[in-house]
Amino acid sequence: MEKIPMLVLAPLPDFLMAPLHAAHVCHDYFHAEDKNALLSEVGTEIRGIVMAGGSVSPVPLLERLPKLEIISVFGVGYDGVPVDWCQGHGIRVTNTPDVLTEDVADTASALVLMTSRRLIAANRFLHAEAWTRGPFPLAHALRGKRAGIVGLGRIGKAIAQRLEAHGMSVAYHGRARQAVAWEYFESLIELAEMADFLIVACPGGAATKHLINAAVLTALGAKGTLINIARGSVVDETALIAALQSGIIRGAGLDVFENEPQVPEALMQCENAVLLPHLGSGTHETRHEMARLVVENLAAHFSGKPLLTPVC
Ligand code: 8YV
Repeated sequence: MEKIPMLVLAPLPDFLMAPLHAAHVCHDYFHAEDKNALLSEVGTEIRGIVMAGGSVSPVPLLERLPKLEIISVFGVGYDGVPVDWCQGHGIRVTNTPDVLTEDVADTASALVLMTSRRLIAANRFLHAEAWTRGPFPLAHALRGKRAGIVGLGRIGKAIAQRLEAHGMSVAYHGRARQAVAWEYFESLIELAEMADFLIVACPGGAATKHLINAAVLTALGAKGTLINIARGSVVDETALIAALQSGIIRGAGLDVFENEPQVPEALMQCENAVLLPHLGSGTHETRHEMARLVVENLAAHFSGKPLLTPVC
């Protein structure tokens, strides 16, 4: 069978690239030194794109791929894909939902624990041999605390269940009230005023850009910690840095940033922030399942079968 020309827009793991190379001719756009030359050479032949959750496939790039049929995202978030444009041009989009829900929720839960119990600082304290001079300062308990979840999708719900197991109460904000027992806040500001932990779990993209702004952080206040496992774009990072520096909020636990993999120096200097390198879904088990979905969606498409996980 003739191999299908594909464009790869992100650095992807070997266990995904191996089956992709077996079935397709993969052109590495991400590492190409002269991206324009690569597009001039192979653009008119490309029939599929593979990209990651945090990467982008802008319209000017897609316009140079007249035979493009499918974009397969190695991730649940497809905010980097112009989905309306794709729909209008008959291009299918797929992602990898469900298989990463538990790991991302575990990461959010870990960030809540790390920030409340100051576990990273405690680890540094021990390594600095400070324990011999006295005990580590007391931290804050989770039981009885209130979590406000922004975006109660699959991941938001899995986070809620974990935090309830820690004895916390849960409320949420989103586009609409859902048929769940957790309290709904139509106002994000009111949710932030109530919350000890404001947890961002909504999709990225234009609709949620800088949803967490200076006003929301002020409402969260000195009792509050911001957790973000969604997309860096949802939080106004400049406002967040100011809020962390001046004690407007107590702390932050972040797995995602506005301009990954760049993290502002000022944010790295914040002692009250726990920062992770976008590893929410980063386990062997989950990333292999995500890779399987990418490969199976492409195979389904190119053999005329329905997609396993269609976005459109
Ligand atoms: C991955 C993600 O980090 O699922 C998403 O939307 O951002 C992550 O799971 C990413 O897609 C893998 O590179």
